Amino acid sequence: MDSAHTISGSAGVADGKAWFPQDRFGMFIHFGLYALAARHEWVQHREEISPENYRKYFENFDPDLYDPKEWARRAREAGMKYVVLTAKHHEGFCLWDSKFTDYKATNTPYGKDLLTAYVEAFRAEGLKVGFYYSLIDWHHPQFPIDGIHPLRNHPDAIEMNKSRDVRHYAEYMRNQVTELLTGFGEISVIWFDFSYPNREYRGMPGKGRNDWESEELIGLVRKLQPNIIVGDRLDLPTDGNFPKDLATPEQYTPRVAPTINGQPVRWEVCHTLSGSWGYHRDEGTWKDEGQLINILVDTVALGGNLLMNVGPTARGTFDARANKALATYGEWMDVNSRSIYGAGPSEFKAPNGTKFTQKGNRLYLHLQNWPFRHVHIEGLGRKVKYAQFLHDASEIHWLDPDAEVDSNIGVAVGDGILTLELPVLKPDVVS
Ligand code: FHN
Repeated sequence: MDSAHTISGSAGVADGKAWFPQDRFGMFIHFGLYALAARHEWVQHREEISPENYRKYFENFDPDLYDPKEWARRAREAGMKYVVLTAKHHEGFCLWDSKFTDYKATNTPYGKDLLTAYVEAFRAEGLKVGFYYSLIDWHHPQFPIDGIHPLRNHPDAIEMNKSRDVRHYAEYMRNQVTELLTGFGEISVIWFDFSYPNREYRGMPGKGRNDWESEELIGLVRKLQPNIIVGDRLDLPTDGNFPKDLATPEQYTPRVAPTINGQPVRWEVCHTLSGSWGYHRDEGTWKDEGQLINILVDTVALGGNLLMNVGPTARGTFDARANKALATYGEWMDVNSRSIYGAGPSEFKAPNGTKFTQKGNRLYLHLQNWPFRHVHIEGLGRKVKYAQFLHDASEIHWLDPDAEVDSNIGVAVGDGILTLELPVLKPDVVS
């Protein structure tokens, strides 16, 4: 049972978000002009690139190899069940033919909308579709310059802000969110990113609910797509009138399940394959096979979802490193997905070096230090006391004659993990 199920929507009433704990595993995709720079999606900020100089990426945006069917196939084969694509990231560039800006893919050499083909391709592969929409916009002329803006150190930044009115930008956001939530069918997730009300810099304030006009924006979202899951980074009043759908820790796996106002909440951790959200040609921190699988297992064992990010190249492709990582997920999920989909925390305590995920009376023991010599299992309401795993799971010697394993449903992946499925007998059954 998704304990956070009742967080948004009336308690106990299916609110159309029940798919979330069933799916458990999604793909994040960061794609925009920054892919041409190939060195991080914040490159415009980090290098304080002027609008004039950043325009060269706009004038050369032409992902000629963009094939969302190929993206969708690789996501499905990796075992991913939903997808969230950056319709607009902080740079302000829009992947669809928005009526409210000229800063969009249809005005580049590529000349086409990317989102229609994206939603069609991923739906055809059976995935639910979401959009990431940046609250931050470094291109919009009414977005006040602040401490994270590429012009933050411009000598005239304060003067330039005098002609900027964030109310016009808040209206622009409502107009664009309306386009996204009415022009592409049912959208399962909208991932607003991010609010920073307490980050003042050189007398320029950060931005939060008042700048976004958040209450109006969230009301619009709820009206247009009643079943949509909204990320928690849109700053909203905490008076209880605006329940959060989703907590979104990122780039670390929480030690305990996140809560909001002390209440359990649906949550999803997002990670990168490489350390960078946007395509980074030279980024050297690609996760190995064991890390990839363990992040997924650790997250589900704690009751969360994993949104794993891919940053496509400027030509619109997943590069070989990304495809290798996705294939690692696919190989493991082909035999272990039933320990992930619809599974969650176990009622039992996992031995050191292992994690439990549980679904009904099926317990999944994930041995995270494979090859694992032995593990002591107790308190499962069953007779298993001690088990010795030899070179591979076909040689399990349960030192308790009554013990049994239903199946060795997984294979160790690289230095990853082995997963076993145990039937869980209720304690009162075991003498
Ligand atoms: O600034 C963004 C970043 O570029 C990326 O989109 C991540 C994804 O969670 N969110 C913000 C940083 O937290």
